[in-house]
Amino acid sequence: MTYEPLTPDTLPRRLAGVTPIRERLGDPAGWRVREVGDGNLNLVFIVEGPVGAVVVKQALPYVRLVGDSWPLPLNRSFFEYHALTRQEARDPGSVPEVFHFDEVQAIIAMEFLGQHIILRRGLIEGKRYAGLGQRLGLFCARTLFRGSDLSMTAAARKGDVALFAGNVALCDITENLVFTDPYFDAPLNRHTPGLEAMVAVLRADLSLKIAAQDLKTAFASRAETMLHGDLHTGSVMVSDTDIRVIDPEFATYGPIGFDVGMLIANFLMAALSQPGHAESPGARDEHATWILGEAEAIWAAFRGEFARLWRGERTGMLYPSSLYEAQGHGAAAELALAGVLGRVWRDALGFCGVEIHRRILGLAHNADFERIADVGMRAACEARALALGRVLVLGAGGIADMGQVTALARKDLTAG
Ligand code: SR1
Ligand code: MG
Repeated sequence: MTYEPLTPDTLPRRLAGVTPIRERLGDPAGWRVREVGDGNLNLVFIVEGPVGAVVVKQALPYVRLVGDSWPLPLNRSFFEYHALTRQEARDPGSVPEVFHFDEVQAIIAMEFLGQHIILRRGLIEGKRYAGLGQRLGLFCARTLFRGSDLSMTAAARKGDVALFAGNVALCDITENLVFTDPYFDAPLNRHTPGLEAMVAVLRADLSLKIAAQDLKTAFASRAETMLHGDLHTGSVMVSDTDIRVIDPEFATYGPIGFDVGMLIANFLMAALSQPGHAESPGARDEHATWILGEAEAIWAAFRGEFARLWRGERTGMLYPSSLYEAQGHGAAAELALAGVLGRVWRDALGFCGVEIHRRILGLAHNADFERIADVGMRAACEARALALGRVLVLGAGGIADMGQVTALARKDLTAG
């Protein structure tokens, strides 16, 4: 059968014959289907049957956010499936279990996380999750280290670089929406009224334009590791006891700092949006402080786990232990680690800054700010985030640690 989008009515008939799905749900006559997709790209169904539930995700041949005027290849589902299998192998339990993949129909059937909600929603609602930043930092370190030439055989990594190089269309979205469009008056851009003066200043900042394109160069050409590629708080599901990362359809090979930087950016935006969600002035101050602490925990866990893997799992061709420890040069391996982490840190800060900018100036905004009904309040929160983003992009070389980043987030950098 050629590709055809599912509907709640057609899904039971179309998937009734798929054994792994049928086994998890029971008799198709008793299946109940809801379409719950609220993301920018895909159809997502929750299917509940007499004995269980599954999520069925299907790519659409266009960008759902924009409509069929923006075609998008179905093969993003193929890249998502392959990324999920690798993330599960590199950090077991970090992603939903996959039950079935159909390349022609661009369908992935996976574990239904019935107790979970999207992290972004939880943060907006003022909820806290034990060990959140630490778990996400571990995920980044494990998937990014183990997907690189620090860990994989050269043949396996080169094979994966070639495989994920096919994810052209989704990389193109990132390349334009993250690194280019925010910095000029691109047709699909929008921003909150009241930000005009600040937007004009940012778009006239030539150093910023150059730095953003330098970051784009790194994203497009430094194939260091398999990235999730879209690691924001909408790509994380949380319950009181569990944290999972979802939606790696933007997976590609790129710089190690990309995922970490994007993720931290989304925590910073979550914190800076809190005044807009406060029930009364100051009521969310503690929550914002907690979110900033979790952003610090992401980097601390990432750095610690990356160092642990460096010391114990450096099985790839880069910085081989045969050249260092085996020669009695363990101290040089530590120096090399510090150098690598320093570069990842500077990259991450830059990616963090451009991610903040594009969520406020570009096409794809985030609910942290969008849910703030008071336009003046929203613009004020966004202005602080924009100013922070600029400092991160331009000042990456002079920022020593996450404590400095969160201190900057607490300051009002718009005040001159
Ligand atoms: C046109 S897609 C816009 C954004 O949605 C996805 O979640 C990615 O973040 C992408 O940049
Ligand atoms: Mg997504």
